[in-house]
Amino acid sequence: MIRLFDRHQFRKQKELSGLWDFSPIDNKEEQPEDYNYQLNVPGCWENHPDFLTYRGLGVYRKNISLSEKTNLRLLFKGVSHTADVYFDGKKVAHHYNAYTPFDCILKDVEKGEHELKVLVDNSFSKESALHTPNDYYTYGGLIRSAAVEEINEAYIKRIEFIPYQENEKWKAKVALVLENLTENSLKINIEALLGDKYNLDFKQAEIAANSQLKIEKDFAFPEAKSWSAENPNLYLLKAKLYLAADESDPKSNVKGELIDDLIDRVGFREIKVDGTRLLLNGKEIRLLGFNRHEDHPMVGAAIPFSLMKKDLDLIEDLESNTVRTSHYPNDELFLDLCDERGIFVWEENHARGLSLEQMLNPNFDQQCADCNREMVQNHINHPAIVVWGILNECASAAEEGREIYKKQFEQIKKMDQSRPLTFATREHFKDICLDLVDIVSLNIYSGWYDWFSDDPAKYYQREKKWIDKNGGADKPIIISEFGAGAIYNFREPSRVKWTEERQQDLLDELLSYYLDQDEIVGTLIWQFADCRVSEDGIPGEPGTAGNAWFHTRPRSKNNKGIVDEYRRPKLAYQTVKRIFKDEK
Ligand code: ADA
Repeated sequence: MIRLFDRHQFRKQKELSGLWDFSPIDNKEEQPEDYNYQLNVPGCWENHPDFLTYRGLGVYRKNISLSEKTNLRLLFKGVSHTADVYFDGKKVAHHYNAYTPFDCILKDVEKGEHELKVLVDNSFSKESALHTPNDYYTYGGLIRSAAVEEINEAYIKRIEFIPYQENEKWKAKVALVLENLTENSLKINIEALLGDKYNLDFKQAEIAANSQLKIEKDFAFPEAKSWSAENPNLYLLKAKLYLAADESDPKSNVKGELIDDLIDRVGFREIKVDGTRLLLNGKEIRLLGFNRHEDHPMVGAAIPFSLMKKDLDLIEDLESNTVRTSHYPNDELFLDLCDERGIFVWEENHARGLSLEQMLNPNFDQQCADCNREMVQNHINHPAIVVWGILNECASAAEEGREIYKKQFEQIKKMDQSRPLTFATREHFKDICLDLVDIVSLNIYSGWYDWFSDDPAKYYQREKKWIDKNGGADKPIIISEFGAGAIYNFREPSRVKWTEERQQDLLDELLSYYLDQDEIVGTLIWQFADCRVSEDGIPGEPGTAGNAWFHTRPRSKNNKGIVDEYRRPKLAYQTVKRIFKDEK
């Protein structure tokens, strides 16, 4: 399952889920002789007993048979973390980053049997600026769905839908990006229907040879129902692409020959910052929720639909209304569920706690730019996404760091002006990027990490004063992370650190205090569920600890979940549920 609705009624799409041949290899030049394994897709190779901690290279292979000659579009929703795609032995695509989709077009593929191979790499190296040993785990494999599509001489690459209100009536800017795969320019017609009610009339257009065309127009939807957490109304937007008829041929259908279609799902909602308030459709909202990694011991990062639903059932049971996709773009299936259930999403690009030195890695800029582009272009139509975030806890106290933050915010703003922007800082009392954001977001671990010395209230007030003088005045504030570690079932009357009792006490105190502050529009607990982390880190000088994660991560897990990795509630579960319920 790629989406919770059919994306096509005309275009032929076949999912490539199921068993693929697999072989580990030692280097990229090596051609596997035998494929001694079969691994499931979507899946992580760590699910197999022979690859529990495997960090390296492997080749996935699948045969594809075609009943006729055609153009193909290969679609991969997530390959961790680097993919080199080969079709009949010829390299046809390269992609970096586990958490964003990519595709490639193959023209004029002959009828018959074909071999698709994906060389996957999850090793850590200077080539990989974003996937590093970190406080979450970089798995290996085709962790999200893949599909093959048959397309004609031109197709619809994507739809953009930006809703806005005018005199309390809904309007929207609708754009279609089209691609012509032929050597000749093509005259095309578009037929677009929203919610089986609104015909969106686009004029005939011409796409130059071998190029793309973006057509956009504003439309009014006077009776459209709004999307909100209480009423997550959604509409299907169905677009059809026609090759314009040859006027001289009286018999031909006025629109011409249907050659492609694309369906997306949209909602009418507007998200705005107004001083220190966050408004959805003009009404104040608060983001009450969790940071959530895509991680589960039984499946790694390849979370199946059933577990996505399980997580959202728990998140709703906790009376929360928000998920932050820490620290990378999420599977679109999960975003579809959030759209349907009225769960707000803070979606962010892929980066966690990178130092300036790591941000100056020559691969960093391009790998981030690709991630930002793929995140926004693929997820822009999800009404659930109410905030874009970037570069969690990176070097936002350094001038060079500031340049990078600025550039990335500009890149995202160019693609989407309809959502507020933010990033989660750890550069307390040093940050020089707070003027760049619409919302100030703070990762504060009062009561857990001893460098947050003062009592939580005193600490927050001191930081608030500093923020007001350093670029963050009159902006909404989100406590984007706070929490405490608790080993599941470790209970002690002493309520010492790592006990469930201490986590319960701390979350009770922190959540109650933060929700009493008017300018705080969001409290996102770190974290929803315990998750696997890298064992290693950046090795230290001989005789020193270095910062290998296992030192501070019992069980090689981040244990700050309010449910453990198997989604078993800890004591804090009921406390958080009570406080969120009272807040509503
Ligand atoms: C950071 C970081 C999280 C996690 C958390 C923690 O704020 O953003 O990914 O590492 O700290 O558990 O310390």
